Amino acid sequence: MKRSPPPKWLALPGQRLLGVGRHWHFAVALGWIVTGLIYVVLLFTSSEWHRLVPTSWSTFPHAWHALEDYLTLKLPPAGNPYNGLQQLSYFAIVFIVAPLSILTGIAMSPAWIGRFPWYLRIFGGKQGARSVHFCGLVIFVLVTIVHTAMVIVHGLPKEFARMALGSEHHSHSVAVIVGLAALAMIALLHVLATTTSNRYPRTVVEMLGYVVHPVQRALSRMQSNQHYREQDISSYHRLNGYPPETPQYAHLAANAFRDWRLTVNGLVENPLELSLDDLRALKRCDQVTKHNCIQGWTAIAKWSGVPLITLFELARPRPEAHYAVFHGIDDKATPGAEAEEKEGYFYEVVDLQLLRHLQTILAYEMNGEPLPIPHGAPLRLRLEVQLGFKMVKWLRAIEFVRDYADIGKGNGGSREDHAYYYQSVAI
Ligand SMILES: Nc1nc2c(c(=O)[nH]1)N[C@H]1C(S)=C(S)[C@@H](COP(=O)(O)O)O[C@H]1N2
Ligand SMILES: [Mo]
Repeated sequence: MKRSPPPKWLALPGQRLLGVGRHWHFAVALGWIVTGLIYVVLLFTSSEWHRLVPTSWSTFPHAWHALEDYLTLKLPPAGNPYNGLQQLSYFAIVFIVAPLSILTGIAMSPAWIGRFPWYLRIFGGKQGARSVHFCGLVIFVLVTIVHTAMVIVHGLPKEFARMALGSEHHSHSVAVIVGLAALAMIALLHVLATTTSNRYPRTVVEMLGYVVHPVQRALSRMQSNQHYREQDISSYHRLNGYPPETPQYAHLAANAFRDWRLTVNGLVENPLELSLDDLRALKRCDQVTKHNCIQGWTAIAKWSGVPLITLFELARPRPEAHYAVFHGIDDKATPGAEAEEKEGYFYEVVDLQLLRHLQTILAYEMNGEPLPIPHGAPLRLRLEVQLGFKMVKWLRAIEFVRDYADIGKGNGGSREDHAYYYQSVAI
């Protein structure tokens, strides 16, 4: 099914720039978490926490009376400084909804849940975590609407004076100017962020990367520790990408890939040409792991193949090699490909450090069967702490390089080049 992109005015930055929107999300979420932490620390190192934390049971009946007043279109008596309902709402936002949003956001990280698979069980799986995360968003939106409405109902100038200047006894006109200027700034920032993202997506992603990439790098250094049970294996494992459509590939497939070879070259002491049988003769390992696609879906499967570290020992990368480029057989210029992907052979660059992880393997089997064609036959990468797009299917070559600036468009992979799916390449 063809999904239409979110409208430009609603999503930042809208259209098909999912990867850029993702970077905005991470950068802003990190800023929000830091602000929140500072706020909570200041709250408790001063006496200000009394404003938010109810210290008497009477808050609950007071909150109830305030609700009754609002529902009968009356204003409840002012509290000190908040009325009961206000205090409970602020408390819930700061101490329940915000922490839950942070904790469920972390559950979206393939690296985190690869290292700590038990973490997902707290939320009943990734979908559970995502639903809680989404409910958090809905609550934030509703609270913003109700909160703004309440500020207006209670008297905009007075409330602005309390918020912006610290007391309702300050000049109301100054407060209104300060308050409206702040709101205008927020609106302007959104317009600027959206227009620059649409015009200069690469630059925007790189700038946001200064904040986002250090975190991604730290996460990617964690080792996958997934040992799902065989009964956890998904009955249906979704797909991404169309298999190669060339006669050469059809010929290889018809012959059970006996004529296929994996080329290992570039900055290595010992370049290799390996057949499927050569690979099967090497050390084998099995892992039952969860695949995370950037589009949101996950699936569990059992993958069997050669640990990359074994290939390292055979090929012996030179000290100056920093990355491995995984080259696919599939040409994205084939008819099935989506318009923005008509850009040559699929490839992804991976930091050598990641390839030394135990659960980084070249898989030739899936769920105990030879790797099916849609899933990358005859050989694919499994890189269990990163997103699916890094795990190149239909492999033909692994090339060791010092730098990736002159490969493809120079951004570290097909998805980085054409969809701005940035996952810091260097870790
Ligand atoms: N060669 C190649 N490898 C690829 C892709 C592709 O289009 N071509 N898609 C990637 C993406 S985005 C994902 S999510 C996974 C999907 O793996 P699966 O189809 O086995 O579920 O493959 C990755 N590897
Ligand atoms: Mo994906």
